[in-house]
Amino acid sequence: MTDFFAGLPKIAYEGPDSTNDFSFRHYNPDETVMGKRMEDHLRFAIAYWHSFAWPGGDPFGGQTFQRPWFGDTMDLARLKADVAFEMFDILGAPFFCFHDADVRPEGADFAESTRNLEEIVDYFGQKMETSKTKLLWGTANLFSHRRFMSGAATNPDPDVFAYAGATIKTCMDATHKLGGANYVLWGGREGYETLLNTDLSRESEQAGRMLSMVVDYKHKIGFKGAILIEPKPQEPTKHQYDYDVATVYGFLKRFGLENEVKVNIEQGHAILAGHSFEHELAMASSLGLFGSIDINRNDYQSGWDTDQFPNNVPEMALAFYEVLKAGGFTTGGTNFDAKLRRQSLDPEDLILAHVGGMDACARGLKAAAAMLEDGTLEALRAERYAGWDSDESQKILRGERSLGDLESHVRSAGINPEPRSGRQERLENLVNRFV
Ligand code: XLS
Ligand code: NI
Ligand code: NI
Repeated sequence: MTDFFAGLPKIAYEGPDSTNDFSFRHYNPDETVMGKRMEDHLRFAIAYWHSFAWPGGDPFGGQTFQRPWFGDTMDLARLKADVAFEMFDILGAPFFCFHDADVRPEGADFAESTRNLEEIVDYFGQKMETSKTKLLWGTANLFSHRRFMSGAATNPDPDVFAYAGATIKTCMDATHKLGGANYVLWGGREGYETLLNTDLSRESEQAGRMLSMVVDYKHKIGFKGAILIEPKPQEPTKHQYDYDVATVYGFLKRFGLENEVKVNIEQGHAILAGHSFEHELAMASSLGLFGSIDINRNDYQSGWDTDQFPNNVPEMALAFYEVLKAGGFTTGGTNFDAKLRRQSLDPEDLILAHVGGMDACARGLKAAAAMLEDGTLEALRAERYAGWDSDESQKILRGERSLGDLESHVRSAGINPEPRSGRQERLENLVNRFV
C-alpha cells in the first residue's frame, strides 16, 4: 500500500438520500437495469493519462500537481502503477485504459522504450491477478514526442511512419498480453496546419496503409478485441483527418476496412465537430460502427477539448438512450478520458471527480432505460415514419419504381401531401418526465 489515498474509504452505494460525499448515490453496480447489471451496462474505465500522468499545466503555466511518482525512472513508474490500482480498487472500477507514454519512461531509443513498456506490462499483469480491474483498451501515444510533430502515419518522413508502426505493434502486443478488450487509435497529429506544405492525397494513402497493417497484425496475433478509431475534428492540428464518425466511415469504406474497425466516440470531440454526442452515437449505430465511448465533456464556451467529468444528467440520458438502442456495449465501455481542473490538487479530488461522473452516468442510464421501457418516444417516432411501411413505399425503397412511376402515381392517386407536426416540444416534454 502507498499512502497517497490514506484515510479515504472504498466507495459504496448508499442511495440517493446519502449525504456522504464518499458514496455512490445512483451507481449501484449490482442493480439490474433492463435485465443487466449496471456495472455490465456501463463498463466504466479510468484513463491513466489524465489521472496519473497529467501534471496540471495549461498554455499559461506548467505543473500544478505534485505527485510523488512524477519523474522518469522505472521505480517511479511502478509507484504510479501502485497508486493507480489503489484508486481502481477504491472506486471499484471494472476497467482502465492507457497509452505507452503514460505508464513507462521514454527510453534513449526504441529498444529501451519497449523494454520499459514490457516491464510495466508485466507489473500490471501481476496486479491484475488479484484486482478485479481489467483493461478496456490500450493505445500508442503518437502525438506528444517531438518526432511526431508532423504526424505519425501521415508524416512526410517514412522513417517516422516506420517508428509509429513499430510503436503501435508494441502497444498492440501489450494490450493483447493484458487481455485488453479493444485497441484504440486516436490520430493525435494525423492532420495538418497548412495546405502549403501538405499533400492530402499522400497522407490519406499512408493512413489507410497503416490502418490495414494494424488490422492484419490483429488477425496475425489472434487479438479478439475491437480496433477502434477515435474521431476528432481539430486540436492538436488545425484540421484532423478523422473529423467525425461520418468522415471515418468514408475513410474505412475507401480502404475496405468498414467491417474491421469501429469507433470510440468522445463527447467533447462530438461537440468540437459541431455535433451533439447523441448525433455521433446514432450515426455510428446506424453505420454499424458503434464501439465504445469517452465520456468527457467540453465547456460549451471555450471551443477546445477541456476534458471535464460528466455532470449533466439530461445529456447523459440522451447519450445512454442511443447506447441502449445500439444494443449496449459488447467489447466497449465508458472511459473517463477526463481530467481534474488544475486547481483540484488533492487526492480526494481525483476520487470525487470519478464518483460524480459515475453517478451522472448511472442516472442517465436509468433515465434512458425508463424512456425505452415506457416506449412512447419510440412509438411516436415509428408513427411518424409509418407511411414507409406500406407495400407501395417498400417497392420505392427496393428500387422497383422510377421517377416516371412516381409521377404517374401522384397524378392517378391525386396525391397532395399535407405537412404534419414534428411535435418537438411534446417530445422534449416527454424526455423531461424521465430526467
Ligand atoms: C484526445 C483524445 C485521447 C484519446 C486517446 O483528445 O481524447 O485522449 O482518447 O489517445
Ligand atoms: Ni479528447
Ligand atoms: Ni479520448
